[in-house]
Amino acid sequence: MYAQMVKSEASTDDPELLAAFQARIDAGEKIEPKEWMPEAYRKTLIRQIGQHAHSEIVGQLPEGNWITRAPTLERKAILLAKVQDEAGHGLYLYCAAETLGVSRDDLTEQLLNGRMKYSSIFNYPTLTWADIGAVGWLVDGAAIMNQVPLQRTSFGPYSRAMIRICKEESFHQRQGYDLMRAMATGTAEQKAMAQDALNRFWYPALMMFGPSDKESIHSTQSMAWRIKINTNDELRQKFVDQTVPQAQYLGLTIPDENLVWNDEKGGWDFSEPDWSEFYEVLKGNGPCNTDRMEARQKAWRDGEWFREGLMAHARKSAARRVAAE
Ligand code: BYC
Repeated sequence: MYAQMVKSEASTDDPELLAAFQARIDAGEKIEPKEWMPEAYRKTLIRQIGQHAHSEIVGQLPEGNWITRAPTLERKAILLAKVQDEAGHGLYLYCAAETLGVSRDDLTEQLLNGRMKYSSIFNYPTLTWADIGAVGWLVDGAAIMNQVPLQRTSFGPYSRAMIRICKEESFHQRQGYDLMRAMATGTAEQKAMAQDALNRFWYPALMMFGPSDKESIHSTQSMAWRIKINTNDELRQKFVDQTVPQAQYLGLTIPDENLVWNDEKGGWDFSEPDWSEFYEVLKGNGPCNTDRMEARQKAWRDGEWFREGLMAHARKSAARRVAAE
């Protein structure tokens, strides 16, 4: 694609080009697909946007699991709409990645052969209906915390995709919180389910922001390029500060004995997640990694006839157009 063609004409290490590029980033300009960019910038974006797209698609699985079992018609309609939104988010993001010269099929193959990741959070099961509330409240809450700043990311198509996605994510988080509120103010059994869901999703939600800043390999360069706007720890802290009062309002307890308000920093001190668990999940050893990958493998296989049909139709239409010229 264009960026690759340009690479053969001008070395990405060319200091003048790099300096001019960095000056544009520092001035807050958006980089558009056909403009020159360092090869490493392009690759970093493909990695992050591709993994983000895969997360949206795989993220449909834990919630889709509950569509048939939602307790009321209204809750079913809301959940169905939310899961469909996630599919749409995946598509916006695959399109944004495609502008960098990678095809959606390439990205999917990289997911299926384990070369690309998706968010660790989706390797945890949704065991009860309250988990659907916890996912909306905590998982979408963490996603928004990460994605609102990404609306200002330096790559134009990614930034524009994020603006649309964030509008929908905010509805997702509210529906999750509303579901948790209904459970937390319901019967004692329902409140216990809400607490149990919070207990199981709290630390996996904290892990969504990625490893601590000292372990994060990409943050420094990604922030210099404004691919990322905040560090992993900054966003994790903001998420905790936002979520603790929400839990208090629900009458639920965050499962962290070390949670204490720190006047000096104006935020909550909290326990780090178990990072060895995080790395195990990344290696494929989380509770649902195998199920999630099998579901995606099956979807890819089941869709083969349809993809072939679409391509055959496109070839015939193109041939007809040529014949008519
Ligand atoms: N899970 O150097 P680091 C959603 C990887 S929400 C898995 O800090 P980076 C949704 C990282 O990829 C979720 N892997 O990396 C919500 C890297 O490995 P590679 C999606 C993780 O990129 C509700 C290594 O660890 N959101 O979609 O600077 C319903 C070192 O990390 C995770 C996004 O993707 C993790 N949690 O920072 C439905 C937002 N954390 O790639 C759907 C965009 C880290 O070298 N992405 N790793 O093999 C980002 O903001 C950043 O990519 C991250 C990580 C903050 C996630």
